[in-house]
Amino acid sequence: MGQLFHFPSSAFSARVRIALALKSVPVELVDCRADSSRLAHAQQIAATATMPVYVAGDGQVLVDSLSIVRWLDLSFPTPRLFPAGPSELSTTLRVCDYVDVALNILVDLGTRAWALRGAPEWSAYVEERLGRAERTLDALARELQGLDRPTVGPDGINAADIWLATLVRWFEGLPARAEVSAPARQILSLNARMPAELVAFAAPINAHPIVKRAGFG
Ligand SMILES: N[C@@H](CCC(=O)N[C@@H](CS)C(=O)NCC(=O)O)C(=O)O
Repeated sequence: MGQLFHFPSSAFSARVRIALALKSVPVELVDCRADSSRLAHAQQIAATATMPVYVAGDGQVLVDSLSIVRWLDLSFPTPRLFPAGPSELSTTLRVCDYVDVALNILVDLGTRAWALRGAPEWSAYVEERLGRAERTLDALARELQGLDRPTVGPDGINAADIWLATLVRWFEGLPARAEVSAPARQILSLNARMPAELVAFAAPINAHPIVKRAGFG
């Protein structure tokens, strides 16, 4: 059985939990927030030092959520999360990339770059980064408006839907998490905006029982 080293409230980790659950792949979930020795172990396995990290049953190590889900899709093909056709695949990957741009900007500003907030360039930097995140999410909203179905996946939930739904759910959960978590407070203080179209598109996906249970509970 594989092991997933993860953070329960991270959108990056939630993607992988959902993919594993949709594919009914058994996994040992290792909560790296709950135990610093587990985090140290995962950071030793993966030079990126970011979660999630997936160790497959045969010991192969995957260190990025997109790579993990692509690998799972090849190893456990049902249901398919990345379409085989070039046109559908390009749409799916574009949605995943747009979500990643926005999510990485928010996580970087609110956590990894936060120590630089006293620098004179900080506010111009934040403005540029948030502007890019918002333009990317607006482009994503326009793209979804052009779809004539409730999921990006042509046959139901696929990787793009998982990326989008976890982004929205993670974002919506920030105010509650900010009560107990400094990084969440910091990200919330950036006052980023989530387009209403994305919230509406993600709602039924997040209501799917497997997505709900495996995502953020
Ligand atoms: N591109 C990576 C990003 C993962 C990532 O940034 N994870 C954050 C948690 S939200 C993390 O591990 N942060 C800890 C750190 O950077 O030290 C992925 O998709 O898996």
